[in-house]
Amino acid sequence: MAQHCDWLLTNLRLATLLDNGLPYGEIGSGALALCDGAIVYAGPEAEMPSLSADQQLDCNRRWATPGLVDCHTHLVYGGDRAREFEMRQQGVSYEEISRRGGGIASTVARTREASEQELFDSARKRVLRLLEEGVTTIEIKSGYGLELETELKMLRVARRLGEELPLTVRTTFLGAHALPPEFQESGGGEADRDAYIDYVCDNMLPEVARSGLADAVDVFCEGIAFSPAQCERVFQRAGELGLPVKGHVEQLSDLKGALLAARYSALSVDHLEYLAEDDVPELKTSGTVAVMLPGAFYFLKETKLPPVTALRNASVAMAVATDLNPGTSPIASLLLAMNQAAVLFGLTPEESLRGASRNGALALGLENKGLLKAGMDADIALWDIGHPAELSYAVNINRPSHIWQAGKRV
Ligand code: DI6
Ligand code: FE
Repeated sequence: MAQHCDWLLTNLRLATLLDNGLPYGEIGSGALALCDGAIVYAGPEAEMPSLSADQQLDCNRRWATPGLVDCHTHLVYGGDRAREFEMRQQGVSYEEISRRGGGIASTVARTREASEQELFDSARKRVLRLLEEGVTTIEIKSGYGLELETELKMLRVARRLGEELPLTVRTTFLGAHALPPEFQESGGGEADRDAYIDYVCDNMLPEVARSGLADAVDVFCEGIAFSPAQCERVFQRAGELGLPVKGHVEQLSDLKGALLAARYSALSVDHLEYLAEDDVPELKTSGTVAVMLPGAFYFLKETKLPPVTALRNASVAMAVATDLNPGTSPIASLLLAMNQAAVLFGLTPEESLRGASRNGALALGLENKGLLKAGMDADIALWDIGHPAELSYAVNINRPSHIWQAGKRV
């Protein structure tokens, strides 16, 4: 008897992103069958086994891609930083803005005072913008609480977004994001930073792990944040607690955070503008994904480019994400990030699409997402386009015509 499915999608062009010798892993006359949240067939329509389905759709030669994956966001936060942007544009320096209580500290204050419902409502709007673009999986970081209760509040909001909206949410604990005001007794120097890292490792991480609210642990390894030695302590503690790690590294300077993260088998290293070419092979060896965040590069008007050619030549998996956050990347568009990755960083449109799907999934440790292949999760977007390069080429022109998440029509 023919296998019974939930959905049968025919008359498609598939960008499978599999290595079938064709760009985008194209299958020109394809079909998809979805059953119980998984893809059970993805291939040439002519070779499809006999299947019956509750619902069938003639897709009229539309292109199907995997549902998009935004593997790096900070989209749960209180307030916004638009007034600071206005000040900046009027010539007030970043330091002066900080002294007036702006910058990351202002987002921490707004996030601490926001109720859980307020945080949920504001984050939900941002998530909906991503959903409209065919994003079916996002990562959300904490890191605007910098004390246990608010960090847990952010993580609960992130989990609830995944429960109430049609998308998969992966959560990341980013306690080591910035030095909170409570830990600035000796002017915010190394001793203060060490003391805060003690608090992260001894107090916050064990509670976060116990809560089950975090799927991974992140750090900001940078002169304005935490040193490699401090980040290493966080990685060690995370490892003891069974949590995978990732890192914001080499965004503004080369502190060798990527090498450190690779030694701890990090899922991903993110930003990487200052990554040295010599350090690229270590990422290949550790299987760490290199996450490009061109939105922050754009918003900060940076000029130093990540070593994309070296990453490509070493076959390091490159992902593309929005870094959606109020300070350095107030950009709720993964399609725009794909365009920026192409225009600003030199990725090919195919690399951009793979970066915002398969490699984004790998950066989150999600082996079952990001390819159109039997056995993968049934996260799919259909597009009225002539060619998948259009997704990275055009800004605010393309939206998917149909989306399935976990096998259900969105
Ligand atoms: N890198 C960044 O650029 C942001 N966080 C990080 O780790 C800054 C976040 C903010 O300014 O709110
Ligand atoms: Fe970030």
